[in-house]
Amino acid sequence: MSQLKELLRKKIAEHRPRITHLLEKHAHVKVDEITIGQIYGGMRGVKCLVSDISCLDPEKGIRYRGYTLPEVFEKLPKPPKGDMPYVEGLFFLLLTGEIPTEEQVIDVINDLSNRRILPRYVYEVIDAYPSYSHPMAIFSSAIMTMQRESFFNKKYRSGVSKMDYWESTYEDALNLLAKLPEVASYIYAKVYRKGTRIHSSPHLDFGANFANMMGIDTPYDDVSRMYFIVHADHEGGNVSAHTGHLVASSLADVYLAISGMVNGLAGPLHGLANQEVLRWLQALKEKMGDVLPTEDELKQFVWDTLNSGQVIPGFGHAVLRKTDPRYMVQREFCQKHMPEDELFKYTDMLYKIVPDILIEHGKAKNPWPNLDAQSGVIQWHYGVKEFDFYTVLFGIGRAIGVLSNVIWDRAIGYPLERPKSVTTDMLTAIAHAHKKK
Ligand code: NMX
Ligand code: MLT
Repeated sequence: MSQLKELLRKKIAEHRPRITHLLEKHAHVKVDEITIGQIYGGMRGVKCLVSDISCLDPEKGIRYRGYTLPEVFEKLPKPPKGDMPYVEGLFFLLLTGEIPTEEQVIDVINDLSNRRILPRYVYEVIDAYPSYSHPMAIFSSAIMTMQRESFFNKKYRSGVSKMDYWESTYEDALNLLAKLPEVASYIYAKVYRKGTRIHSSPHLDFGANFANMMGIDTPYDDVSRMYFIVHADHEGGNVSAHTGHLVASSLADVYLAISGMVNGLAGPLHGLANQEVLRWLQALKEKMGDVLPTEDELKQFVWDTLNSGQVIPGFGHAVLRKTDPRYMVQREFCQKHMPEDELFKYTDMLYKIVPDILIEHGKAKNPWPNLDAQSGVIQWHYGVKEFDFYTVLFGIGRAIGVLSNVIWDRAIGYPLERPKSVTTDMLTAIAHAHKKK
């Protein structure tokens, strides 16, 4: 058995009694209250989900298993010639809460590497997709197609104990995670490179192998590692993580759950914002005739976007109230590796002017940039200019966190999710009763 699975088994055995105790002794304790504004307002801030994988602070940003992003980048083992940590190390951390040793990471790398080969029918499904389909639709379908491989389903049908659900889910999760870069790079080859593809190399880690399959030289291996790590998780309530968790709560397998996750990510208010940023920047560049705009011209372009009723992509957030640390990690990468890049100069100018405009505009609760404002610019710099593809990259990263969550959901026996909905009449009655008090 792999070192990761062995340690996870131990962690699960230690964690289960904590939940049993909480439920036996404190199940009645009130955690939160909910207002009519929150019910109509997308349930912002309502504490009603559990995830030990990551937690988001509105001011400080995401922590993975308690570690800030700078700590994650500092502490996780790195490849000999790389500046960014192994993605496999992050998966280990998210699952176990422990920073892995070099040896433990190599064990995960080998395990995942042995699971990469795609069934032939996945290529056929991707090949059969009509042209001009969005890569996220193809990605979601390709994942769904592999549902027939689910080990969890076989075990479930054979009547395995509920206590052991996590084990077959773990196997499914690793099988799927290992295959996602293969699926994504084949979609890229098919949609944008006339099907010319570079095969996977069994000797490379997750990030380096992806860069290799994309045919892009170093430091794109580090770019890939950084990209998958910063996109991995953002606590449980964001659309993609929540969708993955919700679908899995019906005991649907990880193929169905991750396909659902991808579908949620594909909306422009969520993950698709990374392609929208590039589309918007290209429109700006075109308007400027490829000359860097003055500050006033840039301000005008931002106001024109707002006045036409559109949002400024890459800015604002449902929870964060400061600049997204994931934006900062990527910005620092740009400052180090591509300070003269034209699009980076645009993003840099936008970073300086958009927050003040959004404050003056008076609507957005958070005027600061999120991770999507910066991520596509890096891809563009290294030659991935087909921005429709960017959210697929987000999806590979996000699967790392969602799969970790789903394995733990099974381990702690998280039940079918089924909140109560109410009618407008009921809320009106509650409001009137409250007024009379
Ligand atoms: N540009 C213009 N208006 C904005 C922006 C923005 N970037 N952000 C928020 N607003 C508006 C928002 O549309 C809403 O307007 P209205 O009252 O007319 O409906 C108002 O400000 C209040 O919204 P908030 O409560 O600040 O934001 P909310 O939690 O509803 O939504 C986002 C959060 C992320 C959907 C929103 O900030 C947005 O649309 N941002 C641009 C799209 C984007 O970058 N999405 C990616 C987020 C990160 N991710 O990957 O998921
Ligand atoms: C995410 O990474 O999921 C986004 O920042 C959206 C969110 O957290 O709501």
